[in-house]
Amino acid sequence: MIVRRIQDIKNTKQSVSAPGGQWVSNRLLLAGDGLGYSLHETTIFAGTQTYIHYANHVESVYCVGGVGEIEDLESGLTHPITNGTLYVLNGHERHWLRATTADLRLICVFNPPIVGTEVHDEHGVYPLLKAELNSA
Ligand code: 9YT
Repeated sequence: MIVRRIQDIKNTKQSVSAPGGQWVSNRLLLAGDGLGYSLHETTIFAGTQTYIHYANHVESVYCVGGVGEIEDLESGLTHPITNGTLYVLNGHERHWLRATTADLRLICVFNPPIVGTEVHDEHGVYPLLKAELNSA
């Protein structure tokens, strides 16, 4: 059995920030745990957007707080995200992830699992810019 608490992960190398400061992710379970998936609690900061393309992973993301949206660059559709929204990137969709008026709190599951120590060179993740959405 594994029992972990988020406060034991914060301030360790399993707590990772985007190079541009758009998000922080606490990686609760990683490849080394041997489960076949990784589990992350990610906060996307209000007023930011991040371009993401997980070329080599599928990801399920469940929102437990905040306000934002995902723009699917494959379909051209934009979906609002609030508490209770699930989105699943089961087709390696390129997307913009935006938190608008409140920090998005997301529980994320990856298959295959993220190894964990990769930070800024995580395969398929390309955070690009921090935007002032409210002035757009
Ligand atoms: C929202 C999202 O895709 N989170 C993924 C986890 C985060 N990018 C990490 O742990 O590196």
